[in-house]
Amino acid sequence: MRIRPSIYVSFVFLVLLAAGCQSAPAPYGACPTPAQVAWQQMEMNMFCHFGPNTFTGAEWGSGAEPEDVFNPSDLDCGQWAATARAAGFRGIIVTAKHHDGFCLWPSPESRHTVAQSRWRDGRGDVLRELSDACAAEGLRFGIYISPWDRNDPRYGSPAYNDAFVHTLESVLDGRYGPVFEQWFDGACGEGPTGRKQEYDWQLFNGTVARLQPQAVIFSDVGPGCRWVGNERGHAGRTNWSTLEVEGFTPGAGSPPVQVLGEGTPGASHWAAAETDVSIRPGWFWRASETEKVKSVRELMQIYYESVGRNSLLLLNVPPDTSGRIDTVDSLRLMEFRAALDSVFADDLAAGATVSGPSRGRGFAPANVLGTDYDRYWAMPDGETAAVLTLSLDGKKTFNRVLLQEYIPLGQRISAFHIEALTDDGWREIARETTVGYKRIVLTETVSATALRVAVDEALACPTLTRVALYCDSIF
Ligand code: FUL
Repeated sequence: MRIRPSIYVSFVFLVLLAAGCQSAPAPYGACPTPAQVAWQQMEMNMFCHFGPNTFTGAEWGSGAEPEDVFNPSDLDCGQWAATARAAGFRGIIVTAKHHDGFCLWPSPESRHTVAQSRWRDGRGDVLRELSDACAAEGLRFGIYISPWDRNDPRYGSPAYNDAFVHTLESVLDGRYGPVFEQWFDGACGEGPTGRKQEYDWQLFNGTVARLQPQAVIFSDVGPGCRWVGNERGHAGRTNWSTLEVEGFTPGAGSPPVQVLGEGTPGASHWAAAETDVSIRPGWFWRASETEKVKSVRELMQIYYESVGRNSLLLLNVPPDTSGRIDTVDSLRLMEFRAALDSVFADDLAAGATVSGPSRGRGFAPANVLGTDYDRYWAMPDGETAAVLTLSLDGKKTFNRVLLQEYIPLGQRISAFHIEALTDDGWREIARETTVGYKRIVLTETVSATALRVAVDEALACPTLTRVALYCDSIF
């Protein structure tokens, strides 16, 4: 017997109704692609600035450095990758070509590369060694290539844009495997002829998209992810992953830094913030800065103000002249990891019972407990405020409240507050704006038996996939 489609649909509807099941909320506004969601879930990546500047002490090389300046005595990309993995990074992005134009791989487009150097008799290739090392450690591999080139004589003429496409092709065509992020620096200074370049961003982005469609493209204004607007390690306390990009370009034409740090609510483009910051004062390794490697306290603050504010953290840990990560930096990273592990070891919300409204079965308040990102709480369409109450499993002492929205459906929450039931009754302990992929709210240390998470305003019915509580006695 053939069942008529309309009868079938009504039947399914009735069954769902009887079970109290609802469909998921419709996506709201600009939403991330699956590649952008996977990128944000990486949370922390390592940046490696490495090149002639490592050996000269310059921050911006002139492009006139002899190729032989680049001569690591004991390059060990396996050590970079092992260090990164042990520290909890999920990927490494390397400066394949910084502003001085020197290429860490034998680029056929340039005469200023490892192939012209004495290092490994001109047969070395840092990208080969690093991409292999990342694959061996289960890390993703990313590329920084500066469009600004102080060596290429074509820089400052239209021919350079085409040459730059060939440069990109010689890295992104798959010879180094998949690239998870292409990092485009917006800097645009003068080249060797004294001229500046007019970058063809559409051409550059199109080249990346053609060769590595899964790669998230970083620039001041995306399209994949955006610069956070400072190099000090903090995102805005309000931080939307949506950004108004119309009329803006990377570099001098980018939006004001405050907008980069906070995003634009309800904008039509998804470009989450990436916080790039160095573990040292400079981007490149210098012996004189080894005693200025950031402390665990500073790194924890950076973590809270980047990952904890809906941003990805890209922490620069520059290898030294031997071609290894300095012991001081790697030990500091291990201490940082140990601190994170101790703070986030015990979720004090575990064992709580959660009550509150929801859009029905499948989206229950209890879904905010546990780590399954795809199980989330959601409100009915059109309802933009709600209070979830967590009755804790006894009295708990905490000072960190971690919240996560289910971002595949868009970023929605624009105002929330948190109350704790202490011996003195209910007390407001935080009042904030956005949540996004991850928000870690720093509160006073409280001992409480229950918690209220009140979503006060949202752009559409809110979702939350996680509420967790921790106690940080380090920071
Ligand atoms: C900036 C560059 O000018 C710095 O040298 C560094 O590479 C930083 C990550 O981006 O725009």
